Amino acid sequence: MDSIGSLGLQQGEGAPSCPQEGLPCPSNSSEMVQECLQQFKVTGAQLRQIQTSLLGSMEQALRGQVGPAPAVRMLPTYVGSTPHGTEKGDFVVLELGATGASLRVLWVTLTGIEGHKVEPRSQEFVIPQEVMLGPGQQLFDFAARCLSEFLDVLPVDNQGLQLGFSFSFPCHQTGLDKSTLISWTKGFKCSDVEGQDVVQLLRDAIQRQGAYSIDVVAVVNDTVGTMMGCEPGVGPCEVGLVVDTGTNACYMEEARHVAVLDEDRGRVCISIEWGSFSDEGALGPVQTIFDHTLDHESLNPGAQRFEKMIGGLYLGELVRLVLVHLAQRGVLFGGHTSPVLRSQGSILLEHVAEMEEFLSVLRETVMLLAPNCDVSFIPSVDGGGRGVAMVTAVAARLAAHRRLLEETLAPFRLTREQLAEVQAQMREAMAKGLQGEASSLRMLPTYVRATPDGSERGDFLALDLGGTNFRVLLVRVTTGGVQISSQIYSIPECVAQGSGQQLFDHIVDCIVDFQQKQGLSGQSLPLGFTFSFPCRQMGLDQGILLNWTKGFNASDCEGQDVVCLLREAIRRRQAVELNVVAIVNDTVGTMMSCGYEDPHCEVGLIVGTGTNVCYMEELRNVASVDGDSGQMCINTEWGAFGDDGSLSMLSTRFDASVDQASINPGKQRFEKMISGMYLGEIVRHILLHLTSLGVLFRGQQTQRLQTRDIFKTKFLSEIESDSLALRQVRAILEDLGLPLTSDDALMVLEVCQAVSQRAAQLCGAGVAAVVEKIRENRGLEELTISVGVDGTLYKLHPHFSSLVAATVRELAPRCVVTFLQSEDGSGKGAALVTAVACRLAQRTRI
Ligand code: 0WK
Ligand code: BGC
Ligand code: BGC
Repeated sequence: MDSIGSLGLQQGEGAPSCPQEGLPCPSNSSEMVQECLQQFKVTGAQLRQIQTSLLGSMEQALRGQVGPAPAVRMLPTYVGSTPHGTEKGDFVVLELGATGASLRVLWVTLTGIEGHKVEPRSQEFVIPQEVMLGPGQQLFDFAARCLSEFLDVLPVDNQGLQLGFSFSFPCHQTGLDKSTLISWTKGFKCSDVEGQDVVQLLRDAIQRQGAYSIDVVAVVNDTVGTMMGCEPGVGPCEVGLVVDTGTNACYMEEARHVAVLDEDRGRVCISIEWGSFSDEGALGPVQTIFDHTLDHESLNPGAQRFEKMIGGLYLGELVRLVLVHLAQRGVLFGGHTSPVLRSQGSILLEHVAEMEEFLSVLRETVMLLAPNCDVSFIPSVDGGGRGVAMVTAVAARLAAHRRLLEETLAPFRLTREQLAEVQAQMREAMAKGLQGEASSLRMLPTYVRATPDGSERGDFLALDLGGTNFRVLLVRVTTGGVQISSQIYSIPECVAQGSGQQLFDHIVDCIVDFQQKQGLSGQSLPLGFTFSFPCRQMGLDQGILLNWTKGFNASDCEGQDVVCLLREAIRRRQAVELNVVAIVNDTVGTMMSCGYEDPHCEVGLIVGTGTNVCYMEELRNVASVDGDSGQMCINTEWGAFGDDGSLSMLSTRFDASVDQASINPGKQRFEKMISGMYLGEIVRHILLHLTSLGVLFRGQQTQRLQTRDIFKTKFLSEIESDSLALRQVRAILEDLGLPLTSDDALMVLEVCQAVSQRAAQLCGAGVAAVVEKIRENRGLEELTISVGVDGTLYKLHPHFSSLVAATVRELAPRCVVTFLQSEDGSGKGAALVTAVACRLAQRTRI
């Protein structure tokens, strides 16, 4: 040991003195040295104990449980896959903390060609002690200065540089570029950094430096850089081990084992932070008095106990403490110590450790403790710089994808101003429609003048056509309330888009089938017909179909009185007696149905296959109906709002694609931005667009995704359900045969959220327009009103209803609006309208 001289000491033979009172006095110095070194001998049993306890602590931390003793941290790193080898580009890498009191800057070029490597350029900078222990800002400013100094000598332009930050300390990461320092280790103790996002601190320092515009794209732990950088002959490395100033390891863990992650598929790299492992039971027996002294005198007593037995920052110090111990007992250096030997940190790692030997002992120990694992140790060629660049390349790609996703979804993110504009436009269209002026809102009188008053009685047949299901109902209205029995019948697409006669014959077939099943054959009960399409009514039982919507397109119906069409079909089917009393829109049926329970219910809203709203308007405002007193329910047919182009400022290229592909292009524009028949298609078109940009599914367009209506609107409700978000997305998209990564799944979720949020907000802006109209009609400061609602999308989507209510509160603050979900659908409402009509008819007959 030629360095003895450098410790200011002489080789010498001294007589040993008794170390401790009451302990047997060793006969000679070598015995005392052996006894001293014996303490560093760790038995196989002790190693197994440590292995078991470490594994236990790892699993405990993965389950998110905290044990009594400081344990390992098991920190997710947001690195979800080992390198594809396709990463390419030039990256700046800043390494801080891996090699003690120095930082390193590298320029790494990734060629993206397997095996073709460009030697990175690098420069090391020594970090002054006062910077390692001073204010955090000083440290990050120092790093930013080193960055500039390094880049100054490189032929690079100072724009758009992408940097990967290798920060070798325990951090809570919440993204590839967001990481909060938990605690300093390894001789660092800067103030105002623990608990802070170190990426932001670096960004701020680079900003202050102002020499280069550098985008800090990713932050990784040095173990991750080491794992990602190694290119062994056989397959990617799945463990990264650092034994340098400090020590730590990372590895690829199954995502389902990591409690904090909402993911059950795929893998994620976990930084173990085993430096903090110190289970008294396992480590206690192998810790020597020297380990306790070292810890006691360290910058962070009680912390990083495992690291203090392994890390290069400490091995030299342990040796120094042993030498002082033996010298003070006269066993070494003639019993002399020197100021250098007594000074902390005077013996460094390079003084004591031979790496070869370390590696062979490491291999032997791993083979001893994990005989079933064939482990190869691949020394990193560049200390992980290339690995950090790989992660940065992946992060840069994800960041670029995120920007493209935000650009694509930005038009769906409506501002309060835009929604208020929709509300104002709708008010204007309502006023024009009521006055019979040109307007995209037809504001159709329904001849329903009152909501039920509870005196209705009798048995009624009701039909409910126009939603997801065609239903025939028997509605019994008694003093005890309303009993309903109903049957759902399908309307095949060929019938919905066949001839009108075929459609109405099919309807009558269903009625007859229902009557037979209900034992009503031959009875001519009053019938209420919920017909959920725009009809100009001249009376309660007269309704001219203006145009089909929602995928219906039966011929020879538009312009016809559908009550007549039904009656003709009944006539064609001899031997059937039916008394069609009323035709109502499903919004009216829903309002009446809810109005039976809550008299405040004066608005009916449907958000299902299609969308629409009706409300009780003052007759004086309805130009097309005589009379100035009283009210009449108006069917707004808001689905057609914007058909005059008044919504073009909000319409996106995806809305245009859906409209052009529909059977009624240019029509029902508002409906096509809101309702269940179209939201899935809007999402599908956005996914196709993002795939074409390479943002999704690695740019692979699949036949399935190009299939119309393959992405059902109900998928949005399932995907956006809080409980099983990512898992749900995967299952659904895999069923669609889409090869997806977890990042893809997250992006699909965001696309669904953007599309459904816009739909709900537009719907809310519409309802706000209607309730404000009613409030102003009545000259009220404040209006309390209920809205009866039905429709699959409104009922099943996890957030739609709350988003609608929030938008109404925002845009109509002087209206207290309660949304009542209709339980029995609008069939009951149609029966109640029929009952009112029958009651009024009876009264006029008396
Ligand atoms: C159930 C109502 C029906 C209405 C339907 C709308 O009874 O009148 O048309 O809701 O919702 P959808 O079935 O289109 O989702
Ligand atoms: C840090 C780890 C790091 C290790 C090796 C430890 O002190 O906590 O984050 O990976 O040193 O540099
Ligand atoms: C129809 C309306 C109906 C709405 C909800 C729209 O397509 O035009 O009459 O109320 O769908 O079913």
